[in-house]
Amino acid sequence: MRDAVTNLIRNYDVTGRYLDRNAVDTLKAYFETGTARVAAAAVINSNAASIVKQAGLRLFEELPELIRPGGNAYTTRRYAACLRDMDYYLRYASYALVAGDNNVLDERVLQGLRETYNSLGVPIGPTVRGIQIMKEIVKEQVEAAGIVNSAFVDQPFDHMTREFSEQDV
Ligand SMILES: CCC1=C(C)/C(=C/C2=NC(=C\c3[nH]c(/C=C4\NC(=O)[C@H](C)[C@H]4CC)c(C)c3CCC(=O)O)/C(CCC(=O)O)=C2C)NC1=O
Repeated sequence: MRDAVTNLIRNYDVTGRYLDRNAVDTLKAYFETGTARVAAAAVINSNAASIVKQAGLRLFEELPELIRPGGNAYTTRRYAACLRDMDYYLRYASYALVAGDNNVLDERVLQGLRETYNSLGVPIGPTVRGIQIMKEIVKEQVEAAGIVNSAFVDQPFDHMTREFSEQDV
């Protein structure tokens, strides 16, 4: 598992370089957004249950076939599994936000997930939509908490979306 700082140091150490201008700029950008990253994680932490619940409701409102007979989230057990997965995505997104690096998502969440989903018939498109809905809700709440430039919030959610959409099995 890496964060923005350890990742950068690792890259420079591999080639035995001192931290040059580019490195310093990268580090500055990371530390300048540091307080906002921690604040965003705090917003997620104190609203996690309601974010997941709201996102689930919006998702099933948009795609009601998911919870109808034959849908992958039909039956209480699968409905709960779906919301649990959303909760995983949200929690790991909050870690990645603090780390300033998406590596934790690759290592702990995305590895092998597509294969698992395919074998269980969990549809990828709607999962991606669920992740995007959570991003929208988190951004609204982060902005409401007074964090002005919330663009960094997109990164982990967009990373998961991209990996889900692009990986070939
Ligand atoms: C922390 C990393 C981690 C992740 C990400 C994870 C995901 C994960 N989701 C699963 C199942 C599942 N995932 C879903 C999710 C959905 N179905 C839908 O229609 C929706 C689109 C979507 C919710 C948005 C469902 C319904 C199941 C149960 C499928 C089944 O058992 O038939 C399973 C199979 C085993 C189980 O049921 O627990 C895994 C491993 N597990 C992990 O340890």
